Amino acid sequence: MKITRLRTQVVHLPIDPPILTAILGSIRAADCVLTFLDTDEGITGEGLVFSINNRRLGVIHEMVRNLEDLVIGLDPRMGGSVNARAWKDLNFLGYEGVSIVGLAAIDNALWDLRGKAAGLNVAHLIGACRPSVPTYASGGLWLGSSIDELQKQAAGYVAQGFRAMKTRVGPTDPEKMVERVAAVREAIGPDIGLMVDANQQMTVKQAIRIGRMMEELNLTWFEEPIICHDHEGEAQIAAALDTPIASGETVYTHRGILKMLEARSADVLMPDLQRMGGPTEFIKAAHLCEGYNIPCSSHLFPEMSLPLLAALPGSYYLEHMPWFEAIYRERIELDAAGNAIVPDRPGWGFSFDPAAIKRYAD
Ligand code: SMN
Ligand code: MG
Repeated sequence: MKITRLRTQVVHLPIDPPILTAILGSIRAADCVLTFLDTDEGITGEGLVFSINNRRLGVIHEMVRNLEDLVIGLDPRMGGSVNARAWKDLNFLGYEGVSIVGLAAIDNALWDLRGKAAGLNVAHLIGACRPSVPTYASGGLWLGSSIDELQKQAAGYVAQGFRAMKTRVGPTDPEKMVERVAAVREAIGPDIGLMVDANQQMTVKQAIRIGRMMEELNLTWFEEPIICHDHEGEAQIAAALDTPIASGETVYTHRGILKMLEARSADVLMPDLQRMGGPTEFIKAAHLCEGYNIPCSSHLFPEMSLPLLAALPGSYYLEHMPWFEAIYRERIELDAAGNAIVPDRPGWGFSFDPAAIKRYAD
C-alpha cells in the first residue's frame, strides 16, 4: 500500500453559545483543518488539527499542505519513518508552534490509516490496557455562567452519566472564585471528580493561596495555575499543596513534557495531541510520564486521544470536549461507570461525516 495524495478541508465548527475563558476571551468557533491521506488501495486515513476563532488557520493549513512530500509514496507500515525525516526537515523552522501542528495533522491521519489497514482500532493496534478510559466533562462550567447556571449544568453532567467534570476560574477576587467552585462541588456531591482550570492567569503566591482555600473541596486536580513556561513556579505550587497540580497542555513534543517531568512541575500531565505533533510523540510523552510515575491525561481531541490513552498503562482521565463532535459520524459513548468506551471500529473509530463537512466547509 502506498500513500498517493494528501487532501485537506477547512471546516468551521460553531461553539454556541460562545464561552468565556480567562486566557482566550470569548470562544465562538473551533476551526479545523481536516487531513486525509489517500492510498492506492482505496483506504483513507483521517486526522484533524484546529485553531480557535479562525485565528491563523490559514498558516496552519498551508503548513499541513507543505508537508505533503513527507508522505507521498510512503507505505503506511513504515509510518514510523515520517518523524525521523520530519525532525531533519523541520530543524530550520523549529520544534514548536506551527511546524509541529502541521506534523500532527499528518501523523494523526497516518495512525488512522495504519489502524484501518490492519482492521484494528488504534488502541488494539498498539495493544490496549483497558476497554474504556475514565473521562471528565469539559465542555461547560465556564466563566460566563452564574452560580445558578453552574449548578444546573454540573447536575446535568451527572445526569448524563459523567463521573467527573472541570470548571474554570478567572480574574475575580479569591473568595468569589472559590465560592463558584464550592457551588459546583455542592451541586455534584462528594463522589464526583472535580477539576479546576485557571488557564495560567495566577502568580505563584496567588495560586498557593487560592489552592489552599480549595483544599477542602477535594479537587481531582488544579490545572495550569501559572504561565506555562514557569516550570519551577509550578513545582513550588505542587510542593505547597495537597491538591494535585495538572499541566502540560501548552508545551510541544515529548521534549516539552520531559522538561516538565524533570522539573517535577506537576502531579498530572496532560499532553495535547496537536502540540505533541501527533500520536507518535504523544505515546513517547506518555511513556516518559510512566517512567516518572506521573499520571498522563489528555487535552482536547477526545476522539483520537481515547484510543491512545486506552493503550498506555500510566494513563489517566480523558478530557471530554465536545467541540469536534459535529464533524464525526460517531459519538463517544460512556459505560455505566462513566468511562469512555473504546470503539471496536478500525483506525480512530471515529470518522468524518461527509454531510457535516459540507455543512461546515469554507
Ligand atoms: C482550554 C482549552 C482550549 C481552550 C480554552 C481552554 C482549557 C482546557 O485549558 O484545558 O480545556
Ligand atoms: Mg486547561
